[in-house]
Amino acid sequence: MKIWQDANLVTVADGTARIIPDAAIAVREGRIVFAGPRIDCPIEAGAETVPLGGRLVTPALIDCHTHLVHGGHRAREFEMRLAGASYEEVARAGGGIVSTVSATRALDVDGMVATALPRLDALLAEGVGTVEIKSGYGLSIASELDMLRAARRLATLRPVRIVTSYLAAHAIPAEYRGRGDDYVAEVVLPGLRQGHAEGLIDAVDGFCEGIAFSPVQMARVFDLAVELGLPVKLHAEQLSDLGGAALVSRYGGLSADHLEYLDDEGIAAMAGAGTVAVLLPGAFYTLKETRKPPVSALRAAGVPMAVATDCNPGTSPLTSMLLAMNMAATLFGLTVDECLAGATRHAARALGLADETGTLEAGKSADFAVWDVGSPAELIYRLGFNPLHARIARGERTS
Ligand code: DI6
Ligand code: FE
Repeated sequence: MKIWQDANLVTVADGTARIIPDAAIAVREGRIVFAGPRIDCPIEAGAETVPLGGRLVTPALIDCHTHLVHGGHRAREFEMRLAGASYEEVARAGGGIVSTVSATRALDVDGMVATALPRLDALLAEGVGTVEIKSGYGLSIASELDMLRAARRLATLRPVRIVTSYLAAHAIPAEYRGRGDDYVAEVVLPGLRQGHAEGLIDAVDGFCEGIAFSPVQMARVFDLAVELGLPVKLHAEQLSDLGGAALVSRYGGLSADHLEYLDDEGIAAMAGAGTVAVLLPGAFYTLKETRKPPVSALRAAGVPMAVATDCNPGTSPLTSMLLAMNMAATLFGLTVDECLAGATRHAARALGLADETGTLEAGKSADFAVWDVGSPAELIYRLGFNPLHARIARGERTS
């Protein structure tokens, strides 16, 4: 047994964070045996103790929505937009999502892993212990499954828990332009069966939007997910309101993500189904979106809110959970406690991992972050400063 002690332990029970001073975390074989006031900690003869010098300890952060595996970058597009080009003009010049699809298809699994690794390391350097990674830039069965193989490989190269989502229903590739139904039938559905058979898929995602897939098309994908016993989630109400949140809630979805255009019906459906609202302020910021997700109404309805980076080369080239939390506070009006809950407890729930990680409780994986700050607010209010002192993954210190 190892006991981490002299910690200021932050617990985030739903909306509110509480600090337990002079706390201890006892860990055996990677799992938490005890977390709470040191005087209550069970003592075991021969236990190793590690002093934390009164530092703040939170659960390891969880990035529950990323497109971390992808080829190339879109820096040129950034410059074009700075010069006033519209999204359409960028697309006509060969930019946009299509350019990322070409760059991703050009990579084999090794290439995908090599390019994703620095982004993963950036997340881990800020105390992240669990990362969700989506496919969605291959848009062929072979390349989509390679993206998921790359995600699985990343989990063997770093001490991190990686959860995959199959997002072949992200965009319609050029060869299927105007034939979305055929793409679903010939690529999305058979790829899902194959990826599931290979154990590559933890959840099924989609982009439900006018420029992507309709609710009817998404329902076909979700029906197969249910048949295979896989949980579902959805990019919903990012650019318009197609009722995606209500759709994914009908399937008992883990999460509905983005949600700038979410209406009351969608909120009620999410509250009823226990579907998590994943807020992605990096995309809101990059797109200079002005419509905000309905945070007050989500709060009033008791819908748990998570916060994630949406790390992707086009609309959210963000690899910082600290900045994502700061943006969720400043841009969306989340409280500090909500930001922290959104990056830990609720993010775990959005991944179906509520029993495994996201809080510091006996029985869960010993994933935590030790910070050189005095309070959660001090952690979240700075921009571009990383006060991580140590990151512990499954009971092992990794930085
Ligand atoms: N929503 C987004 O903002 C990204 N995907 C999605 O479903 C955009 C992806 C890209 O532009 O590369
Ligand atoms: Fe996304």
